[in-house]
Amino acid sequence: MTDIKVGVLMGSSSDWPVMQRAVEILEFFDIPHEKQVVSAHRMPDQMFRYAETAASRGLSSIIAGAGGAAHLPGMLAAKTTVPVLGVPVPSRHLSGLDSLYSIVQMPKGVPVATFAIGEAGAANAALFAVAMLAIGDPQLAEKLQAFRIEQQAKAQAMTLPPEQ
Ligand code: RP5
Repeated sequence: MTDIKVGVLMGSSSDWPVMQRAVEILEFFDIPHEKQVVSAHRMPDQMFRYAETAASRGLSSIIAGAGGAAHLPGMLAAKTTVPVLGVPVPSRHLSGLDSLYSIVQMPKGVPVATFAIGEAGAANAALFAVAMLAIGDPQLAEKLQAFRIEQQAKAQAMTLPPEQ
């Protein structure tokens, strides 16, 4: 067992600008995590090893981002019952709709929780991972609630330009 609670995986270093939003959230909430490039297509054996050892290493969830033929989240989920949170990364030619369809269309029996395309999805996947950890951690739950309250205050303070 390690003390790592959340794994943040991505299919390529080109996914990092999006996936770093997930890592930022985990850092904010002080969640022990790791980040790694694990490509479903370019390094399948390593991907399977990661999935196969996730539960015994004590991971609570895996956030997996991929673009295009985005098989990483689904194939991880095929090899572990640790919850997989999928983030569709915007692709060069189809803007990430292809990634979204790849990740969201899992067959019955092998779930992947699929989030929005891009940075919002990455951040929300991490917030979801935090929320799952907060179920058994009242202090973390309080911090998550404070985050929501702060977000509400920011929205309430938003102003628009005056009428011309
Ligand atoms: C996917 O292919 C990765 O997740 C990435 O989004 C996409 C393109 O990868 P690169 O060609 O930029 O390495 O596996």
